[in-house]
Amino acid sequence: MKFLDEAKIYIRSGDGGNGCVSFRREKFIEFGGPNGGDGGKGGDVIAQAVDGLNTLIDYRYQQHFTAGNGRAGMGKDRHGANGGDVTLRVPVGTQIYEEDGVTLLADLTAVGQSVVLARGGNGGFGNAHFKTSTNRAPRHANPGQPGTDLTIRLRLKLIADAGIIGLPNAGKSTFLAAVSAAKPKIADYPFTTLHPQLGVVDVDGRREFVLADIPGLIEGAHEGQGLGDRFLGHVERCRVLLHLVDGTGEDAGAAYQTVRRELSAYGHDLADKPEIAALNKADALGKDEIARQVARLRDAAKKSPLVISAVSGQGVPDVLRALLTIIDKAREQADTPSPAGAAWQP
Ligand SMILES: Nc1nc2c(ncn2[C@@H]2O[C@H](COP(=O)(O)OP(=O)(O)OP(=O)(O)O)[C@@H](O)[C@H]2O)c(=O)[nH]1
Ligand SMILES: [Mg+2]
Repeated sequence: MKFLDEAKIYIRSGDGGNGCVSFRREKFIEFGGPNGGDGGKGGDVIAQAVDGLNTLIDYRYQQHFTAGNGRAGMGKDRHGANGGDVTLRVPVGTQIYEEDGVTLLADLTAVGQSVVLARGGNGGFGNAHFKTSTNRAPRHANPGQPGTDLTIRLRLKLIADAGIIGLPNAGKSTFLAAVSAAKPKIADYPFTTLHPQLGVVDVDGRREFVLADIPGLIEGAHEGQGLGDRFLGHVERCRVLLHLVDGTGEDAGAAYQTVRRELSAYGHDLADKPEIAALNKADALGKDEIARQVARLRDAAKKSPLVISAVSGQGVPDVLRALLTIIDKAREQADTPSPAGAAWQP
């Protein structure tokens, strides 16, 4: 499945049907009275988060969504049919913005959550509705109300518990492949990973969490260098970051700081997230070299890094346990559901 995490689409809710002006006409019945029915309601445009989707790719092929119009009311008190709703199926983690891309309309964070983005116009009242004791033959009905149209932006921010960050070639994808059933592309050149990947991790054969691997960051990513920082949005919701540093690089401390600077420049509180630092590729290093790199990394990170090898598996269980400890704590605190997903009403 192709990955797409942004889409701009145009939606329009249905117009309400007009009310009807009509009078009862039957042989031998005088003054039959008004019997114009009400118009039907226009259809709504609804967005719903569904299971089993992790891309907005469907919205590359279709960008216009129009709900059905309500039908007009008819004589003999017949109500017009309501217009059909249109439901946009989006992956969990989709945020919906106004056209400006800044004003958040809805944040769909749970399967099944839905929001009405554009409400259909109400149908007009038929003349039967306006019958009163003083006006027993009203000759007017209401028109249906028009639907609304708007342009919206969908932005997918994957929902993972932990996210792996680091320079290109740090071994992020190798790590994800080692601890989950995900099969990301791995190769010995920068920017092997072109879009985020998710994997489900088992720790000690029990509890699970979702781990995200994102494309590598380089200096100036926030200014668009390399693949830029646009994929950092996918770790915005993570509870913890795993910062992998390539031990075979020149200076592990400098590599660490480069990535930290990009996190700070990106904003969105990413720099304040709990982070576990790990020196990777220990299998390819001698004892002394490991000691030197650990010292550099400790000075830069102001905490002791774990020493691991994503290839041999050395130290990997420790990383998973450390991640899970932080995730569990955050899950406990978050037991009260956040209002972020509260339904938005136009
Ligand atoms: N010796 C050794 N090599 C490793 C280890 N982990 C990763 N590699 C190698 O490092 C290279 C890059 O690994 P990737 O997993 O593709 O790196 P990445 O961080 O995902 O890179 P990008 O996707 O480009 O950001 C590959 O050739 C891996 O085989 C390790 O623990 N030891
Ligand atoms: Mg990769």
